[in-house]
Amino acid sequence: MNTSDYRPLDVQAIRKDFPIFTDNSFAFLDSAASTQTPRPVVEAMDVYYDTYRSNIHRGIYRISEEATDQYEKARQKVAQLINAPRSSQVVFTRNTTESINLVAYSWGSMNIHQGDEIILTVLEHHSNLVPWQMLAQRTGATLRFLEITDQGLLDFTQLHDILSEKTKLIAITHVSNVLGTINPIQSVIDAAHAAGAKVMVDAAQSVPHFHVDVQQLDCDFLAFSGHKMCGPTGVGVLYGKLELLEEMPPFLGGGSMIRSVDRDISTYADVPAKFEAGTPSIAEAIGLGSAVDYITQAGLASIHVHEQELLKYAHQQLQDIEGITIYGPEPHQKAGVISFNIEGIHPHDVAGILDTHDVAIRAGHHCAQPLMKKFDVIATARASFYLYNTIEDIDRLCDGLRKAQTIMIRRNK
Ligand code: C6P
Repeated sequence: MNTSDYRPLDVQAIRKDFPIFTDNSFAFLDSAASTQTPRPVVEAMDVYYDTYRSNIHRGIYRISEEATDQYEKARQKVAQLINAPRSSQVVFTRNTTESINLVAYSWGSMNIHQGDEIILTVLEHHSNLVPWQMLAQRTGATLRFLEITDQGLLDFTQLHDILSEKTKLIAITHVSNVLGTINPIQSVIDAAHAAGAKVMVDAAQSVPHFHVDVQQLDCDFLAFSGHKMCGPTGVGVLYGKLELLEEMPPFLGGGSMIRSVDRDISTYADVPAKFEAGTPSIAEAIGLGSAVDYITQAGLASIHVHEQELLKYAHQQLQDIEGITIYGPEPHQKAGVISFNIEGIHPHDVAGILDTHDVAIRAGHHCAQPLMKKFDVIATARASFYLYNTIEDIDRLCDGLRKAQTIMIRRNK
């Protein structure tokens, strides 16, 4: 883990940037679903709307040039964040889901054929599963799955059994949104490349939480969402190796992605414009650029260490609650997510009662139904942390859980 920018987080100062935390009694523990937005990000978008709102890459006037400039600066900031060699390798999409679909349609239609194999893991979010199922159904390819251990760690030894010359792609999440497991993606990428396969990394739960370096990883594609890293909704990122992006056909056709258009045929723009058809999410991309500044200033190593401290504390405290089952590995093997169930209480009831105590967590299958089946549960409760969370939030969670137990015992009598 790169710790070069580590310094302790001033969490109280950070919380002041988030108006939702003005009332200190709200414990927001659902950042894995979507984070809160700090003022500088909202202000960056306000400035766009108030002073230079216009379309990009077409207006021959000052405010349109300013909008184009800010949109492209945001792309550069994202490229720097993940250490992409060129900003043109950063494609703005709507979210992780769209980024993965783009690769499944565009790269998949050229490179996946009958009899080919795509390796996934049982940890995948539906966004990194359903697009590959659809591709396999279209092409006659086969999906293979890497299993996990009872602790929720990837069973890496299996990879060598299922990896073969038929494998064309491994699509794998960097961090599980349910268990928090940090997968050994460097080893997966090295093994895939040795077998001639490409790797798509779902980084929705990693890029917001620690340093991710696409050149060091040497991944072929990587996807993440702005709204999980203090940015606005409606903007996501696809990173790809330049030679792959250049040879891929467009995903969507329309304005902005063409070089020239005739009645029967068109030629396409260079990357990234080839993949950004129509008017993009301009304000949101500018907001994402500001979010990158925000989390970079806090320091990604600092965010990771802070989340580790919260995780360790949460594990200790939750383990003391009677009838609790915690899913997934030990804190040092995961990012800021903790999934659990309490005997005799449906996770939806847990979340509902916690809500009445101003504690927001997520309950459900977390868009990871194959993983739920693996653990033989239909749902879990999940608390997830980010740079603005405190030890007090976890205490409030544990108090709320004890109250939930009391309420449910009374109701069931
Ligand atoms: N996980 C969660 O509560 P979108 O919706 O496209 O921004 O992100 C999809 C996605 C893809 N991969 C992983 C690992 C994810 O965690 C998510 C989103 C949210 O866990 C919403 S289900």
